Amino acid sequence: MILYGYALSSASYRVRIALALKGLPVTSVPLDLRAGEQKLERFLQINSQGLVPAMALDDGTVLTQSVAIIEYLDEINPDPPLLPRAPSQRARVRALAQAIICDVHPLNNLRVLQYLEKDLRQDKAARDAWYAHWVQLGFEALERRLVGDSATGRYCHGDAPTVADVCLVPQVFNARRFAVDLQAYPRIVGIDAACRELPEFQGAAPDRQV
Ligand SMILES: N[C@@H](CCC(=O)N[C@@H](CS)C(=O)NCC(=O)O)C(=O)O
Repeated sequence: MILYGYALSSASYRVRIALALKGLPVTSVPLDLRAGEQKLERFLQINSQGLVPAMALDDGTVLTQSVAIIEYLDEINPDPPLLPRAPSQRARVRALAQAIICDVHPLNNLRVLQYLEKDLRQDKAARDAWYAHWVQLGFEALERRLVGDSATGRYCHGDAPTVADVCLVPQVFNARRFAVDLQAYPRIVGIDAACRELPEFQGAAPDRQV
């Protein structure tokens, strides 16, 4: 399998964590998003959205969208499971993951921040305020849910990592990169720390990519 990604891309980071948890090998093809390589025709032929990650399977099939890729990996290699078995618990884990990947991350993606700066002529302070606003709104709700729900354990759901943790850790990494104050979210910070004690999360971190 070939993973087209970028070290600092949180969506690619999610897939790297899932691959590591599954113990699956992959050939990495890095794209330089800052240089706009994702918008070149040769990559648009792989993912017409011009976004990473994309994953090419050995038969040439290309998968896109990080969580679709992660669920594919979970289906072909169910051990360890990244989703609980009971439907209501699966829905809980997916909801936690989607609160991050649908309701926070898309607002703070590179192309959105670039649009704010270049097209709408906002300065760095305004861009960073925008970034922090959406992270804080999302994390406030997530923290409240994690704290108030007995299904939360060492990780977002019980005591084994799930898709929710796979999505949470890259978002926390990104928030720190943009100097967002995380003091109000001790449960999120604690779960992130617990995840990052695991070698699979450590090896997937942006600073461990070549
Ligand atoms: N929903 C997509 C999001 C993918 C995405 O936004 N990728 C970012 C990096 S984290 C990207 O490629 N950005 C390029 C750009 O903004 O031009 C997924 O989960 O795969």
